[in-house]
Amino acid sequence: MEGMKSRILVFGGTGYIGKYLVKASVSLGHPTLVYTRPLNSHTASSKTQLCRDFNSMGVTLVQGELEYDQILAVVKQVDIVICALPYPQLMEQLKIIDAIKVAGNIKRFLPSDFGVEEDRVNPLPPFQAFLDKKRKIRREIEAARIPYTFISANCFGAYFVNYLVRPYEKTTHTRVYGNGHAKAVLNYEEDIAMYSIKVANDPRTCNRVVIYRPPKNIISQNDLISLWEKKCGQNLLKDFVTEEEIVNLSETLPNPDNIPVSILHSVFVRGDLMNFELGEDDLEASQLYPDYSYTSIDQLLNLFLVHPPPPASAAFE
Ligand code: NAP
Ligand code: EMF
Repeated sequence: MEGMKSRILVFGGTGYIGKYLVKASVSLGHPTLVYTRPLNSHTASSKTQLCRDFNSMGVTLVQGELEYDQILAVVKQVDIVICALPYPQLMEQLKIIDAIKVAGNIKRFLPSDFGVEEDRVNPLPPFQAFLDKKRKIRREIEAARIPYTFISANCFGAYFVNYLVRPYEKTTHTRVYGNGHAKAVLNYEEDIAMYSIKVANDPRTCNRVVIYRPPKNIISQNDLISLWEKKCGQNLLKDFVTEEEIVNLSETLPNPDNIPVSILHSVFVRGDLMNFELGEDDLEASQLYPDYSYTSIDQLLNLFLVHPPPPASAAFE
């Protein structure tokens, strides 16, 4: 109903997944606020442009540092808080949790998860340490008794297609991690964002975990490569990176460079995203929202045949 739409505040809204969340929130009719560090003469022109785009979409930009009093003031003005801050800023969420607890008006908080289901995997130590921070945030949220939804979005689809098949590089080779048979889940970022806004407003998902595992988005590396080869009419030579090599890199690379290889091990060698079955009590996004027509992997690859390359992401900077 018009005028009844929840007001949504996004932390990290100018970031990689954040901007999809902001666009999804606006497109579903929510008054949308983005908390962003103050813009100044050093701000990257791409971010300044994005903020202009947000303005013209009707988004309210709130400029501030991740500082408790400033966070509390803005949390008081909204109904839902979604956090998409990156790995180095995960612990800043403790201030957001405190502010939500004190403010007392927030109907739902979605912390910065958006990946593997951290309470149901047991990866190599560098990824384990990464996930420990996210688990710690989950436990703090539960202890604070604020209404939440924890999201497992699995792999960002466009991000991982870029990484695995390098569609914009004129390369004849592709890397395969492990034997390439393990199944992973690749979800298009626009769908992750749309599901997340729906989840944030859904009474069925309060204080629950939601897993994004749509049936058409489950695929192995080998099948992804075959599909891409068919679409672009060119075969790729596979350079297999063995499990031993990946484990060795996870043990020898300095932090944080040891994190991405440990993620690759978890997702593509062990197949952690599909290593557990969803039972009656689990919530899965495509089942919760059967009328939403999500982007299949086939359709996702089509986007790469016609679109210019997206900007590089800086997940670990
Ligand atoms: P990101 O683009 O790296 O950063 C998001 C925003 O955080 C930035 O735009 C910036 O916003 C703010 N930020 C960055 N550095 C900051 C700092 N020093 N102090 C304060 N704010 C800062 O984030 P992302 O890559 O989208 O990651 C978001 C979540 O998605 C994380 O939980 C990450 O683990 C997860 N992720 C999952 C996958 C997957 O495949 N499942 C892939 C990548 C990431 P402002 O400049 O506006 O302040
Ligand atoms: O860059 C990444 O991987 C490259 C190999 C990391 C950022 C991606 C990520 C994925 C996740 O699950 C698939 C971060 C956190 C996750 O839980």
